[in-house]
Amino acid sequence: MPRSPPALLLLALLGAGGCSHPSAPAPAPAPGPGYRVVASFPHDPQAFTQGLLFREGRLYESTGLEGRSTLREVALQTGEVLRQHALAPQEFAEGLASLEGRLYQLTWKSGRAFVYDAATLQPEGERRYEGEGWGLTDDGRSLIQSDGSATLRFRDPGTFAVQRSVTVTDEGRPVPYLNELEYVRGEVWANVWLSDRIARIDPASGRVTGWVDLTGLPLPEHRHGEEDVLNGIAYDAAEDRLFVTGKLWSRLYEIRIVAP
Ligand SMILES: [Ca+2]
Repeated sequence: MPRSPPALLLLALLGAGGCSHPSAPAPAPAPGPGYRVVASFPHDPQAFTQGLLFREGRLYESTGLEGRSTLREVALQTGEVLRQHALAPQEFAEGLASLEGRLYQLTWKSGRAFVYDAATLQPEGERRYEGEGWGLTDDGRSLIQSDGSATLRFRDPGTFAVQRSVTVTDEGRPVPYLNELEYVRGEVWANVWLSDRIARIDPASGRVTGWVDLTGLPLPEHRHGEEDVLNGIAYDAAEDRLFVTGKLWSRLYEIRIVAP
C-alpha cells in the first residue's frame, strides 16, 4: 500500500477501538514488553520498504512507490546497497520471497510478479496473478501471499496458481490488512498494516497463535520525522536472527522476542 492515510481516514478504516498507529502525535512510547533490541543497523531512509528477506547470508529488500521501486541486495552492517534492479517507473513493488535460488517480487496493482536470479538479481521473467499484491514469503515449497485482506494464498512458484487459501482469524474474527510476511520456525508472521503489531499465524488453520507488539520502534533517537509504518520482517534461519524495519525508517533492528 502507498503512504499511510491521514489520521481521520485512519480512524474510519480501523473503527473504534482499532489498533494503535504510529502517526498519532503522542509522546514516544517505551519499548514494548515483548521484544528486546539486540542490534541496530543503518537503513536507507528513502527506501519505502515493502519486502525484507535474509537468505544464505544475504539481505534483500523490495522498495515501493511509482518511479522509486527497486529490488536490492543490502549490506547488513552498513546499509550500503550492494546491487540494485530498478523497476519500470509505472510499477509499484511489494512483497519479496526466495525459493530455490530465485527471488519473487510482487507488484501492488499490476498483477505482475517479477522473477530474478537470487545470486545476480538478473530478471528471469514474470508470473501473473489476480488482485492486489502486498506481502510474500515461502514455506520451502509454496509462495505465501497477502493482499491486504485477512486471506493468505499459497501459490505454486512456477505458475503462481493458487494451491490453497486460508483466512487468518484471531479468536474467531478475521484479521485484515495483513501486509509484509515472513515464515519463522513453522509460523507465518505478518505485519498488520497501520499497526505496530505482527501476527503469528498457524499456516494450516490460519489461527493467530500470538502477537508481537513492536510499539517503541523506531527507537526515539532514530526518528527523523518522515518515517512511515512498520513494514519489514526478515528471518535468518541459519543464525536464528530476526530483523525488522519500516517504510522510510533510518534503522533496521535485530530483535529478540522475550516473555512479556
Ligand atoms: Ca519478509
